[in-house]
Amino acid sequence: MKIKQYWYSLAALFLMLSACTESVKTDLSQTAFIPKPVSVTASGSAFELNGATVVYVQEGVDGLLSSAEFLSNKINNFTGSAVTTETVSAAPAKGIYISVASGMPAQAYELNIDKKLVKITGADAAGCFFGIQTLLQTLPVKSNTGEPLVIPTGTITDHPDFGYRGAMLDVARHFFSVEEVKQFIDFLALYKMNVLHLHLSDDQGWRIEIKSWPKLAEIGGSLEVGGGTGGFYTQEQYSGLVQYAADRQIMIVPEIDMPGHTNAALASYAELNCNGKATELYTGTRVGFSTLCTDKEVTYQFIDDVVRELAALTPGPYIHIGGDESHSTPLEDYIPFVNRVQEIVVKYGKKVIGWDEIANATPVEGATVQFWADVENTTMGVEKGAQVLMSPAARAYLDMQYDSTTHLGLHWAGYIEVDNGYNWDPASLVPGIGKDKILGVEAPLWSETVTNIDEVEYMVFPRLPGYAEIGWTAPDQRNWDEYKARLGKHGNRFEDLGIDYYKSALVPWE
Ligand code: TNX
Repeated sequence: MKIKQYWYSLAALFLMLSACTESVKTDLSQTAFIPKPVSVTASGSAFELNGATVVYVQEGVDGLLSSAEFLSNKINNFTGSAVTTETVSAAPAKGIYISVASGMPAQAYELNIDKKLVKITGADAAGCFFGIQTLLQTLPVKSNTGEPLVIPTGTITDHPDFGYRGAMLDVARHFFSVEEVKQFIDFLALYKMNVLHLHLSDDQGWRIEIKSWPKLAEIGGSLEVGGGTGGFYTQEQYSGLVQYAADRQIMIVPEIDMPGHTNAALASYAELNCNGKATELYTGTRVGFSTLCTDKEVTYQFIDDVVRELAALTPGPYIHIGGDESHSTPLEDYIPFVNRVQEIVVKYGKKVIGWDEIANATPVEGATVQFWADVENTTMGVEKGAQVLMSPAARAYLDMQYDSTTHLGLHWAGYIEVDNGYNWDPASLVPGIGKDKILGVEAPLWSETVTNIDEVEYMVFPRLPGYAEIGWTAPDQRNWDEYKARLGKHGNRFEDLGIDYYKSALVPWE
């Protein structure tokens, strides 16, 4: 009798335990997705992922195969197995199936997880890739633990609030290698961000090869802040980055900052200076002291060549012309300069983005002002017909310190703790600039104090997922208390990826 009781209670305990673990693994709604999807419905069972799983992809859709291969590679790295990718003309009965369908908003996807079949249906290739990222977040954090990979079943429907969700990396103040930029791209991809803005030139460095003006990279690219060795991307390397990003549904927006922030160019070519003398290379961190010579014709020939070469290398629709802090260019010179540069961008088939100061000129059709500091400029830009890209320094600058003890970064726009970075809504930040005027959201990382990828990681994580969610998830679906619990569950993911992140005391890390 005693022994029988013992066995009964043991069996009961076992059932309870397995029910517990089961309930975690089979309840899709318990997954800490970032960004938070539009809707998640759990159906209470599980799909088992193993070495025999095949990733099927609908034939004849541009960009789908590379996404399918991205997924297979991730699963293989994760499980140590050799999952394969196959192109098919109709949905299979089991496995993972990636396809597109009409009738969904741009970048939308639906993820249907069944016991036998996982279906990722996108509005387009981007939607499919974002669905893949959601699927990857259902997997356990630790790779190669030997445990079977079970994915809870259910349905997710999802689409982004803003089409443009980006981050900027300043590769001019400190240079970052191709490998480091690829790691940065990987970070963006994890959270469905789709734009990498590269700040390619500044006083301290010119970082892109321009074949018709070779000294820009050779001389202008040679140093960086602090006087160390700089660097530049050859055109082949830049194209490689464009492709690497495109395979992750990310477009690159290249920026050539002008007429200020141009000392590296002015040091490379004497004729770009009004006095005809090349400047010294500069490795400090002051701003506002340099300007191209706005009334020399050679300046516009130079810009024409740079924009022509850059436009040819950049499949995305935008060229960023900078335009910020041109304190050494009188406004009466700045305005015609910006207008002429915009025409050059248009001539090469691209759309203009510029920092909010360009609103002082006349924005061309389709131009975007990037709000970073000045509400008046931004409002003026909108009145003149431009769209707005939201990068408010006090909220979205990844180079701002978390608090006064942060060993990297600046604080001219304030300290940005993780809650402060998350808790704002792009469409109600500036009175009169509603959602219909806003292209999207971008978080810039300036690199005066940031010298390598580990330091980038520390400034970017854990704030980046918050900016990704601000861009993706509608404001009425977001609140800090609920978000911080989800973010806390991503700490292990950061660690598993080797990301050196700031362990904010405001977040309940698990
Ligand atoms: C302002 S933001 C700048 C940059 C600096 C940054 C540092 C902007 C358009 N200009 O030149 O790197 O502050 O936070």
